[in-house]
Amino acid sequence: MHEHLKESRYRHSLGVEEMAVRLAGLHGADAEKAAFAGRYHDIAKNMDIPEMDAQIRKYGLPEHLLGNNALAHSKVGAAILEHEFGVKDADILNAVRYHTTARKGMSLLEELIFVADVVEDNRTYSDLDYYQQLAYSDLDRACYEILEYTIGDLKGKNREIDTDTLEARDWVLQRIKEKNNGK
Ligand code: DGI
Ligand code: FE
Ligand code: FE
Repeated sequence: MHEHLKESRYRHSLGVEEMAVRLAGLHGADAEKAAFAGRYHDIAKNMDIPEMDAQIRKYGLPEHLLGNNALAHSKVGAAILEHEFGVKDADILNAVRYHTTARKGMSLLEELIFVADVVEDNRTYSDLDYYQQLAYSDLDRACYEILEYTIGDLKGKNREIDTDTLEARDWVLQRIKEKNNGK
């Protein structure tokens, strides 16, 4: 089942599975769905560009994904899980589909996989502990800070920012503000 995954990617996938289950427990999501989506979210990550492009065409995915493995692997991964592995659960498929960009209106499971991907235990960046604690205590805040960081990083590298990423940031910020007003 993990033929497309290299060893390090496999370890990352198990790390996301574990973190997703932890976050599901803390924030009241379905732990089994979190585990499955976490384990398989990067199923298409290690495809080379020609293979990825062939999958994009095969599944009729948007042309702008061609040649862009960073954005394509989540969409292709969801298509493989749906059509090759017979996964029917829409929330699991969307959690995989939007794990790189997030999106406005994302479900709890989608948000949790988006965050777990970045804060799993095998990540090595210096602020990992800060982001993990934030993910445990305030999932929306963690999601927002990750999106802000990603957008700033992509801007700095002059890379195109997906509309879903920008809309997700605005949407989650709005939700944080509304929550604070209610207190
Ligand atoms: O697959 P992982 O490495 O575990 O993590 P990921 O699926 O979040 O992929 C991260 C890559 O995706 C990283 O290089 C940043 C990139 N990315 C995230 N949002 C966007 C993006 N790239 C583009 N071009 N546009 C985005 O909005
Ligand atoms: Fe990924
Ligand atoms: Fe990942």
